[in-house]
Amino acid sequence: MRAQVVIIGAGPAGLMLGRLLELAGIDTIILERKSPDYVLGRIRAGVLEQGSIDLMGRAQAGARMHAEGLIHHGVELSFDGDRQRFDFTQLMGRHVMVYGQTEVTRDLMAVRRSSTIYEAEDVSLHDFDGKPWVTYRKDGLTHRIDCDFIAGCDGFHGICRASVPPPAIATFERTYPFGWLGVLVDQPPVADELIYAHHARGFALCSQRSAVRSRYYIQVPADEKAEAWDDARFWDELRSRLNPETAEALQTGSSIEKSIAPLRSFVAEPLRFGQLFLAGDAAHIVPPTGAKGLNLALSDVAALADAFIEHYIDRSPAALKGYSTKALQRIWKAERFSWWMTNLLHTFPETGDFGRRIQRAEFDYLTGSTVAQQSFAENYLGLPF
Ligand code: RFL
Ligand code: PHB
Repeated sequence: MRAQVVIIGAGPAGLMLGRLLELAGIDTIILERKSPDYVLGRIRAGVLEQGSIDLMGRAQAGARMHAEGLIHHGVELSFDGDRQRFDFTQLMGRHVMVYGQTEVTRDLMAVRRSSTIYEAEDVSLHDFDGKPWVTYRKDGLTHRIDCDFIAGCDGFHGICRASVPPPAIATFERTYPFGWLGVLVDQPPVADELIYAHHARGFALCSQRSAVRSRYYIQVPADEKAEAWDDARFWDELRSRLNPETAEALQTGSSIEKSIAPLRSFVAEPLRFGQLFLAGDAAHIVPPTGAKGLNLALSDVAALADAFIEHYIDRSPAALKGYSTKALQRIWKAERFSWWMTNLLHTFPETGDFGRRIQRAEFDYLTGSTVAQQSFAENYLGLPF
């Protein structure tokens, strides 16, 4: 087999890249280790920046998103029960949209016309410094695809970044001593907008997927197990971290999904190794506090797609040469914001009373300064693609 670009991974990054290239007449094959149902069963992000909304439109995959996505004009931050609403429309004249990553993935799967090979095992990359080719196993047979380029969109635990010889790649990492325990429930959201809450017992987030489906998270120690949390324990703990009115309004029920995600900040540099390019979680991870991971994956592939299009259609190598530097500038700014918001809202017992007072001062500065609020809103809404 032959393709111009082989894309590894059919998450949002791989599917979006494949779609943008297919619309430009560039042929791609996507190789995905899991089944479509497995990919759609992963409950992850929920908030889309305007740049991501626009990109879904460019991919001609935005119709259902525009019909079902919920426009959010603001967000609430609460610190030890003191509440502050940030009005995005007033501060920046923009908004975000609540539309689940699962739905983004489903819509991109539905519009794709080119080949996606699911349940492709043992994907291996060869000669990406010269004339690249990729092998994989399916139904007991080994297959080979020759290509011009490989796009590594295979997430944090994928094979692409791991295939780069260590001396060629630099990594920067911070792990946090906690994770998020998330619960999905078919109950109306506790509020119209998202609530991010700091509390001495730990961080909590009230999010949503629709008018009848809610998503809640609480900070838990890194070594915690989801099985240790039955629904009653989760709801009691969540209530204890919210201000009394919100806790009172919370509608609970049987969870339909419950899982723990570790929190990590991570960046690999550069993003190009010969004819191999990294994008999305394969190249970087942010803690989910700033709602940036999915959006960053999509902004990476928007830049990468434009670079491939310049290469094939305009016959210019400049954009492919510049992809790594350009994407990393935006990535580091999103890393900074996600790290900052994580530090503001979680509990870090090791920083002691001094750390808690600094967090309080940060919150008071934010609530008292329009300039600080604009900076928060500018970043939460998303820097330009
Ligand atoms: P993905 O989604 O991990 O997809 C990678 C795909 O590659 C496949 N794969 C392989 N295929 C072939 N061969 C191999 N060797 C392979 N190894 C892996 C995998 O099966 C998979 O299908 O990466 P991608 O596309 O870069 O997308 C990134 C996003 O998924 C991620 O950044 C977000 O989910 C992060 N995130 C959030 N982002 C936001 O923008 N807003 C949010 O509100 C938000 N909330 C979250 C989040 C992530 C969370 N978790 C679980 C980490 C909330 C949570 C709890
Ligand atoms: C979610 O709804 O899953 C979600 C929303 C906002 C975040 C993280 C996750 O910051």
